[in-house]
Amino acid sequence: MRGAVYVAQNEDLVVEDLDLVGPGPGEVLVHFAASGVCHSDLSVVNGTIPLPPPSVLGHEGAGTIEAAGEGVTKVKPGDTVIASFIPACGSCWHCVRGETQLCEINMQLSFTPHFKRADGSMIPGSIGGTGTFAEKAILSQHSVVKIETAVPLEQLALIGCGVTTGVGAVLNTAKVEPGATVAVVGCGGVGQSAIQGARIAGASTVVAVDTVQSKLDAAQKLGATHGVLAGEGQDPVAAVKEITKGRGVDYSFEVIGNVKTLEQAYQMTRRRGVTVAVGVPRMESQYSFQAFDLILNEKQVRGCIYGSSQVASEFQRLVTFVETGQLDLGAMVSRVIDLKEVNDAFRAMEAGEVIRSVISYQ
Ligand code: COD
Ligand code: ZN
Repeated sequence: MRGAVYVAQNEDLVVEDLDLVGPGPGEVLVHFAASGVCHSDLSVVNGTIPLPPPSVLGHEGAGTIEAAGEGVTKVKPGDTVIASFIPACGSCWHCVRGETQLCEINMQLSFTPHFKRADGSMIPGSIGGTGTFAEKAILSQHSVVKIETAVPLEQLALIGCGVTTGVGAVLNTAKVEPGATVAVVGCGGVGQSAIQGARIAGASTVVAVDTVQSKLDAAQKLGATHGVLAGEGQDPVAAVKEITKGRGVDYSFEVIGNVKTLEQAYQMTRRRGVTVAVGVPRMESQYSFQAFDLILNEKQVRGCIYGSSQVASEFQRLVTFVETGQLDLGAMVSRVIDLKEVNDAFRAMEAGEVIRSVISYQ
């Protein structure tokens, strides 16, 4: 079985032959059909997300349950599932309060080794133990959600991270209401999903902001009403204010992971506006704002992980949006690739060539 191993920081992933140990009690063996390549995988490799090598990366996958360990009740062999990079154990302090995006068993799963390398050493699937850059993986039953649909698995994979994060940021974290004005700063896979979420929410104005013109063009097909090309002397804050009669937007979303663009997102919201921070900057980064402005203008800043989503029901809701034509995932799959092309997919992502590359294992 092939898997792409993160062997060292800032080095290419290496496709290796791996074995699996399990499934143990409460675990399932998933045969992945597809995995998206998300910026966060690259963020692990470049050290922005501090997860140590070696591990199998990938956290945006869909496939079929091949085997279930003792005591598994949530799924059975043959079920179609989407992997959830944050589990929903259902019984920790946060899960019982309807905050499964903060499930407390998450960290432990990122460090539970299930893959056996040729030298006999064991390594985990990182980012919640999902390991979707392998043809098969062992996951906790709390890290998979059963889906009933005819939507292609290459599209379902995107729901595992980017779509749930982006659409969820709009519908769950911000709860954007019909008629609202929205700006999305950063239009990669997650940002394009936020733009679609804003359209689903009935926003009247959706401003896409990116440094790459082709991302703005894609955004306009997916629901953006305006595009702002940032960089090279262009001030996105001034451009967004001009579109909103000088006031700023009701809601802005930072979907890059950069303190400078988070500050821009904050500046482009109106008085009492809400800034949602989706992208994760390097761990040592600090974000500051003028307290006077925060208070006198009743500004609001909100963090967002996994679109504040309750995955057990949210994944199927997103699938329904796809089935009813409200969410276009086909337009977000820029390239379908083989696992051995994963390093080139990172390069293409950094070069701004793709919204999403999707690895197909079929
Ligand atoms: N101004 C405007 N746009 C910019 C700028 C800038 N200064 N710099 C880059 N961009 C654009 C790029 O052109 C690109 O279109 C986009 O920003 C970024 O897109 P991608 O495709 O590289 O990244 P995504 O969409 O896959 O991921 C973005 C995240 C912010 C979600 C991700 O990188 C991140 O921070 N993840 C951690 C948060 C998280 O929830 N992680 C868990 C798994 S994702
Ligand atoms: Zn991701």
